[in-house]
Amino acid sequence: MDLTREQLLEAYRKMRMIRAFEEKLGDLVTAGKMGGFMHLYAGEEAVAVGVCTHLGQVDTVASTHRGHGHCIAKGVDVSAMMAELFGRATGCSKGKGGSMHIADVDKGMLGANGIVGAGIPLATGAALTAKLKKTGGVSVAFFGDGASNQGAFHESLNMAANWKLPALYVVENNGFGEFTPTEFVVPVKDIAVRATSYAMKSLIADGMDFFDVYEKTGEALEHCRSGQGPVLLECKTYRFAGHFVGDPLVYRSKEEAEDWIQNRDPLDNFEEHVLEASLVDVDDLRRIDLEVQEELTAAVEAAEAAPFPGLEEITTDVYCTAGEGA
Ligand SMILES: Cc1ncc(C[n+]2csc(CCOP(=O)(O)OP(=O)(O)O)c2C)c(N)n1
Repeated sequence: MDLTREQLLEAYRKMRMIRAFEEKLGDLVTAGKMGGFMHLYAGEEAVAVGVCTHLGQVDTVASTHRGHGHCIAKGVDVSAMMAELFGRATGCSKGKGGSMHIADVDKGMLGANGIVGAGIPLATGAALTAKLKKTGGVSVAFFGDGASNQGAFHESLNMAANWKLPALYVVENNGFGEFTPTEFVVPVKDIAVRATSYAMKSLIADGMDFFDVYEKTGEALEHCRSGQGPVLLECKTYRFAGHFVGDPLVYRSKEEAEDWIQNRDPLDNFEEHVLEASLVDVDDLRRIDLEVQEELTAAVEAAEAAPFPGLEEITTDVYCTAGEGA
C-alpha cells in the first residue's frame, strides 16, 4: 500500500465528512429546516473515497441521484453543497439544483444526476475529450446495479471499449434498485461479467473496504492510463439507509441491515485497519471527527444566513426558456 499517513488521514476525513454530512441532513430534514428529495450514500463511503483518492484535478467524475459522497470525495466544497441543499444563491448550483444536481466542473465533478444511468455517457464523453485533447486524465462514472440494466450503460461500454477510452465504470452494487432486490432483476451474480461482452477488463472489490477499493482502482487506472482502454469495477456494498429519506424500508429485514451496519461499516473497517497496523494515531482520527463537525456547523450557519436566488435567476443557467407571451 503506497499511501502516506497524510493521505490516509485525508481519506478518513472524506469518509467521516460524507457520513457526518448526511447525518446532519437527516437532522435538518427531521427538524423541518430542509426540504427536497434526498438519497443517502451512508454505508458506501469506501467506494467514492477509495476511487477518488487516485484522482487529480485533470480527472473527471459523473455521479448519480445518490451523489453526496462522490461530490465530497472529488473535493466539492462542503459549504457550497450545504448552501445548495438549503436552496441558497451561494450553493454550488446557485441554489437551483438541489441534492440531485450538485456539480462543480472546476473540481472535475460533472454532476449528480436524477436520471438513472445518465452519468455513464457523460463520463464516456469526458473520457473521449481526455483522449482527443491528450490531457492524460481519466473519467469515472459511478452508478448503481439498477443503472447497469439501462441501454446507456451498454452503449457507453461498447463505445469506450471500441475506442479504448480512459474511462473507469464503477458499479456500486448495493443490493437494491429502489425497493427491489438486485437478484430479482439482474440475472448475473456479478455485474462485472457484463464487461466480457465488450472485451473489457473487469474487477470486483469489497465496497465496504477502503483498502480493497483503493487497490483495485489502482490496478484499473493503470490499465486506463496506459491506453489499454476502459475498466468495469464492481464494488459490492450496502446502503445503510432507505432508498430515499422517508423510505419506510418494508422490503428488507432489520436483521440483514443491522448485520451490515454493525459488522461491515466502512469507517469502522478503516479505523480498525489503520490502528492495528499503527499507520495513524487514534487521536488524529478523533481530532478529525471534531473538525468535521465544526466545519458542518459553520456550513449550516453560513447557508441559513445566505440569500435565496433572486427572481431574475429563474431564466439563467437553463437551456431553454419560454419566449415572450408564451
Ligand atoms: C431513467 C430513470 N428511470 C427510473 C428512475 C427512478 N429511479 C430513481 S433511483 C432508481 C433506482 C436506481 O437503482 P441503482 O441504479 O441500483 O442505484 P441506487 O439507488 O441503488 O444507488 C430508480 C428506478 C429514474 N430516476 N430515472
